[in-house]
Amino acid sequence: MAIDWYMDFVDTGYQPGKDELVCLYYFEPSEGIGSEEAAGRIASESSTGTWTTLTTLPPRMRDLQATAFRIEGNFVKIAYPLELWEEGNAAQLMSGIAGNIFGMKALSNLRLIDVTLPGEYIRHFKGPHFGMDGIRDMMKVRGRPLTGAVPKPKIGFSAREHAEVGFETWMGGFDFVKDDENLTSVPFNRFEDRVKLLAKMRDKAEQETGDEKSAFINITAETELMKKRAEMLADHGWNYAMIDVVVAGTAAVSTLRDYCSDLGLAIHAHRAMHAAFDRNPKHGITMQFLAKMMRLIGVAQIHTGTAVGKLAGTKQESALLANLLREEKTHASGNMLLEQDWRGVKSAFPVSSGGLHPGLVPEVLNIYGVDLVLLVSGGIHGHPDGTRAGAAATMQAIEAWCEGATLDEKAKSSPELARALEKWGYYRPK
Ligand code: CAP
Ligand code: MG
Repeated sequence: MAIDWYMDFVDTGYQPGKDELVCLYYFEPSEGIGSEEAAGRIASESSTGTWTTLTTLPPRMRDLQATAFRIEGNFVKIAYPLELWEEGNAAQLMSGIAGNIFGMKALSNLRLIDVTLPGEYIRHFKGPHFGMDGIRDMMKVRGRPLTGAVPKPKIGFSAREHAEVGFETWMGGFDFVKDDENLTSVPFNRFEDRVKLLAKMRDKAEQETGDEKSAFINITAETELMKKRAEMLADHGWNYAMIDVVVAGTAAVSTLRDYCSDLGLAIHAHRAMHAAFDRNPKHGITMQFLAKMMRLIGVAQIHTGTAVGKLAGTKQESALLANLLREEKTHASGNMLLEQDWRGVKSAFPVSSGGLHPGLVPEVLNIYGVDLVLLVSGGIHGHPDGTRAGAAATMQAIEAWCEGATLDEKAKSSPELARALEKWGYYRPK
């Protein structure tokens, strides 16, 4: 008598229907487990199956089973019937296609690479409230990346000091001041104080420059508290809230998406902790998948790497992520990305951050082009002449790229850029 029924979840002749979700996984079977059987186990545990055959299995339930339908080396595609998934519930989707399967003993490695979401699934999500165009209208910035910086040291300033560094950042030409991921409301820098003091400085910077100025202020906390913090942001004339989306979780981000939208706030998504599950190329969940879920839920922008800065990530990965966030239709790319038709879900900005300075700006823009939020933090506050000069140097580097000039050429007429290049040159942080 058969003990298990994993092979019931494999059919290499199967053609998924248009309304099915299709996932791409990388997998390595454990010793003694065949490739097809391993694929069947993934399909089984992520849909309806259990470890053994069942005495009672109403025939209609066969229709809810996932099917591993293409196995090529260590890659498998699995199709999931639409009915398995609750409308508009991102957390539930993750519990299936990104849940128990990572712990199966029969697999030595498993990585969820991407999912193609059918229109029928997507239509239950709202996606970003503004889209890139809406954000550009709001900030009145066209034809160049939006720019921002985190006061550094990343935590330690009082709210007043923080606001002063913010003012210098804005006066140097940047659009945004950003909180760091681990700054929320600490005893020496309370959220409420920061919101108020930064708002005063923002108004002053707007008056002096005539430009729109804004901030990504970190509301990350328990969900009800995040709502209160979002309200406070709106009350003080802010148009953004920042959330550490991985640590807060998809459910909380979903709640805040609607709440912020009603308040007219866009969401800046910081991805702190992503590398715990996306860095190992053989196991975990890719950044592509996380970015896709976040666009679906509706953040305005999410971090997508620099390739040349201080944190892990490749040019190819950054380019794929930009494509996935910005385009209406994403084309499949090898074993890294599946096709996706967004069916009118608005676009989201990629955010490039981490170890950048003016000398690296052209390389980042070569990857992303101008539809980008560019964050340069240490790389402005470490400028020999201070924060304002550092922001100005970064804006000059952006101008150079847009004009098709090299930084060395531009530096001849841009003293702040020249000073930045004296210090950092084209150095890539390790
Ligand atoms: C950048 C940053 C960001 C990282 C996050 C930091 O500061 O504020 O948190 O960029 O990484 O603390 O490192 P610097 P990612 O510009 O001073 O490096 O964007 O890859 O998620
Ligand atoms: Mg940070």
